[in-house]
Amino acid sequence: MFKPKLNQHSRSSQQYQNLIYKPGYVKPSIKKEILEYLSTLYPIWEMRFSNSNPPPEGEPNRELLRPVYWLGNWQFACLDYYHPPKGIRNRCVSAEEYPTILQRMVSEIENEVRQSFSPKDIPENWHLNTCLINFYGNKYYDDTAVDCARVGEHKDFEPGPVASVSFGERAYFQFVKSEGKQQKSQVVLHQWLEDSSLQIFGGDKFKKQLFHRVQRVENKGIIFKELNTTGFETRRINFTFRYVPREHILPYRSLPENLRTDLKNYVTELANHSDFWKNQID
Ligand SMILES: O=C(O)CCC(=O)C(=O)O
Repeated sequence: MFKPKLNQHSRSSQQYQNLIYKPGYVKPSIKKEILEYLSTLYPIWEMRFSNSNPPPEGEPNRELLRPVYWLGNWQFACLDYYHPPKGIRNRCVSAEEYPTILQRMVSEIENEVRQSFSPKDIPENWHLNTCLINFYGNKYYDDTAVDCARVGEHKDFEPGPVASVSFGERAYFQFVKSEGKQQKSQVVLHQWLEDSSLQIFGGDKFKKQLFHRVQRVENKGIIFKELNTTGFETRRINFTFRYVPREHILPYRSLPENLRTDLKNYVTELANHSDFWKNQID
């Protein structure tokens, strides 16, 4: 039976039921190619809310803590994220396909999942068709750097296992049990996510019961200089691969008009640097 070790901290490969950690998973030559591809992307800063999806009463709208880029389909934060069973319509917008180098890696990860996870934890038609690329680091306000390299506790609601590949500085990642907003969450398991590592988690425990978060990212001097993250110094990049059923992904032009209006500025910004996004609005 799976018993999570409290405060697990290891540099070696870890494999429990529904949780895999593999340091050094991405070979240096592949990492180089992926980083070259990343230097062609122009990540954007998104707001968490919009006219159609306003913040809760009394709360201001806010920027995300980091620039992001999505592949496969884009879940714009301001329309809210994919959250079955109710939040499935008009949330996942068709986006650019994976480049060959990523698709190859993703196919290997899918094989790994099929060998290691119980079939009951892999939904029918599951494949990792959605990727969120998170850029972690310091935001610059004039000359002042503000470290915003963290993610608050949350769940990824896309069905089935989620795979995460990290580059750059190590991140302190935790699975936590949440006791509600008033109380401190209890850490169930933690793991430093290292450069070129792969983490995969799935099953009820890691997807449905526990939350996860990134508490901090080390700052030992790694900076990605070739990225197009203006006013931001990136020291960690994380790819999170997920599955969204195809029937819940729709092109930008098929969204209702009010949602297209909410997204107009983002899509226009993306279209400045991407033929795919340019086609979406032409
Ligand atoms: O950066 C990470 O390691 C985790 C990212 C994450 O939790 C997410 O994208 O949902």
